[in-house]
Amino acid sequence: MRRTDNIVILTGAGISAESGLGTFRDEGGLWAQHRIEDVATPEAFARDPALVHRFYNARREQAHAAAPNAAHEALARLQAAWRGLITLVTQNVDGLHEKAGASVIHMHGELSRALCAACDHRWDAPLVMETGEVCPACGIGAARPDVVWFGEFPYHMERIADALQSCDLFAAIGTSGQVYPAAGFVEEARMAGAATIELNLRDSDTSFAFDEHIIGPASKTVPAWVD
Ligand code: BJW
Repeated sequence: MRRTDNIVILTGAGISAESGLGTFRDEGGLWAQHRIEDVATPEAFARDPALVHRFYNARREQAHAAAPNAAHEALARLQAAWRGLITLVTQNVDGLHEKAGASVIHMHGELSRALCAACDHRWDAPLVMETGEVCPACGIGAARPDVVWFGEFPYHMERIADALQSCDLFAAIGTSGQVYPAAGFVEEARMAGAATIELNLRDSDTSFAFDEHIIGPASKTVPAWVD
């Protein structure tokens, strides 16, 4: 890394695993306990909002109680010290990058925010969202977690595309490479001429696209890479 490089870092659930938050697709992960179609689509929320709220209320409480680990802290340190630009993009909704002091783009939303299902108004979510709660702005739409479900358009895509087009280095940390559009970022970065590096416990679905790999737990590999 040259200290003036523009770096884009994508993080996934693996970076928060050592903070005690479950990943989605690892053994025993969230999708082994819940069907995606039941809790992570707009159709699921329309069909059974109480079930969806239970799923996200439990995760909101866990995230609220969780502390950032050495990997989140190392990225915040890097962002503060770097002379170039560090664009930190996370698919995580847990808020741990901010707790570590980093500035982060939330492409899949945030557990700490609520969204109106009708008018798109957003506000701070309470720790426990109640079924039947309506939007404080329009008074009509159902209050839902402000997270991006399957079939919905991720947030800040233009800003992320701009950062990828001008990046010198792209790093992906703790993500399985199974969910698009995030899984396609490595190809976008390569097309821009960036070097690419993956940090993960094991190979991901997109490992083949990276120039370099660092295998191991994020709490060890990320500080070593950063410092
Ligand atoms: C460690 C570790 C440790 C563990 N240290 N590492 C066919 C082809 C292509 C696309 C599609 C398709 N059919 C449908 C689609 C689109 C669909 C999609 O990708 N589906 C796939 C399943 C195929 N995508 C969408 O619908 C998205 N929207 C969309 O595409 O809109 C159109 C569009 C087009 C073009 C441009 C822009 C838009 C929306 C996706 C929304 C995903 N939502 C979720 C839920 C968010 C709210 C919540 O948290 O509940 O996002 S699903 C879930 O998966 C969550 C995550 O952010 C996301 C990614 O998961 P992640 O982070 O990678 O976690 P895991 O568990 O998969 O992996 C953990 C990794 O960590 C593993 O690799 C471990 O090894 C590693 N690890 N411990 C280091 N200690």
